[in-house]
Amino acid sequence: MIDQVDIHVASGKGGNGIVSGRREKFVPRGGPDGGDGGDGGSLRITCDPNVNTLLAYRYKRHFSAGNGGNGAGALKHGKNGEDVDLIVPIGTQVWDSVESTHIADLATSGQSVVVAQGGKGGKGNARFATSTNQYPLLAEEGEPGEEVSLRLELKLLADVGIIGLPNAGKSSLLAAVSAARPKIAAYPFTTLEPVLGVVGQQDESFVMVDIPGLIEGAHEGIGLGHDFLRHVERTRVLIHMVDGSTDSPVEDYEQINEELRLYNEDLMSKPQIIVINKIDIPEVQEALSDLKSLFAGMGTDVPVYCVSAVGRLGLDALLNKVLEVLDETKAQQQAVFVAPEDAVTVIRPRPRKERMKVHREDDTYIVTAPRAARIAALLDDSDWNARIQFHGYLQRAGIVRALEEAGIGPGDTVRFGDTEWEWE
Ligand SMILES: Nc1nc2c(ncn2[C@@H]2O[C@H](COP(=O)(O)OP(=O)(O)OP(=O)(O)O)[C@@H](O)[C@H]2O)c(=O)[nH]1
Ligand SMILES: [Mg+2]
Repeated sequence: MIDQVDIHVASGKGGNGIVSGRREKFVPRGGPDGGDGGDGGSLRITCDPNVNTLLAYRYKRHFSAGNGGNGAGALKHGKNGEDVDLIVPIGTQVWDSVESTHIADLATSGQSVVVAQGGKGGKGNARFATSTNQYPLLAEEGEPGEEVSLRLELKLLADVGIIGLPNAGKSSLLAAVSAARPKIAAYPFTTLEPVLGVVGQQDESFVMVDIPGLIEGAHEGIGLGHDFLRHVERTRVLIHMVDGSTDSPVEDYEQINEELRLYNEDLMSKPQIIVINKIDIPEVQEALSDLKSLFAGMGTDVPVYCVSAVGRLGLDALLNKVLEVLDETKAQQQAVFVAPEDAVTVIRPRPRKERMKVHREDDTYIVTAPRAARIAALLDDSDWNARIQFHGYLQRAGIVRALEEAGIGPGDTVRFGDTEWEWE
């Protein structure tokens, strides 16, 4: 059972740097003073144990972080754009839905992944000053933000797991209290896959999972093995079901607990409720008070309930107890929820494509060089000095040479991003 949503996120664009300042020589406190643009806000996904579902993203699906502000004179830095945090439940997987790549598993409280990095603010002209160019007329446009389509997936954690030996009546219980229809039969290992059902009780609801029969050696992978113990790990409360009609219900109970302990000691700290099943059978009914005192005599304060899943006896009292224990444990477990073992965080770095490239289409030479394009976008091309400086920049960046090697001559057109120039 999977809760899944598709969303679109965009980080903020960086603000532009600006050209500002006096150009005359010998002016006190003159010189370039154009400030840098602010950085665009980033979009993060963060997990929080107080959130249980992805419902918040069913209706609103587009999210964007703030743009950075432009720089200003007197070296004023533009404001940084606001970051946005999308809060998701523990256990959420993040996928790039276009490339179908896995971005992250958010498994521990507070864990966070940046899914769209804000664009960096552009540099103001003050930053272009060098010993040979004290009056720079160049500034840089802010970097664009990123847009990403994501799929969020949450493998539902069941609130309550039903465990017990094969044939104890686990599936019968789930069928009796929910709309789920697991297969029920009088032989062991009827249930091979966990089955989930939603149980409504007292205006509240919780998810219950029927975990396939555990047997001796399960912790070593025998029988249905590890997978199922892992399902146990992802539940909050365990209903430990014992078949009251077997020769030794207490031993059955201890056997299952031993498997849990061998697999992972921590599982023993999960609250359990013992449920003695099949009390509709007269022999079970007769032995019931002895059986109850045997369980009570084990000295644990695990509550014991007696039911008949098939005869629908004692179920209401059991479900009320489940609600009570769930309420108690939710508060405690939120702080220390055990992350599933296999949920290692993978964070995919998004490479920024800054590599310079020149290619030719007819008489137009197209330069792929994001920084040059950002400077070109803000260039005052009516200013001869500014054009000379830009040419100087292209020379230092190796772009002039690349264009010449590609065969450019006077009169040809050069394109940087959205701007076109005639080569002189
Ligand atoms: N008399 C009686 N029989 C029951 C009761 N609950 C379950 N059974 C029977 O016990 C047998 C096993 O029941 P299931 O619910 O399939 O048991 P399970 O624990 O899910 O078994 P696996 O899936 O094999 O692990 C079936 O024949 C059920 O009809 C009950 O309350 N009383
Ligand atoms: Mg079953």
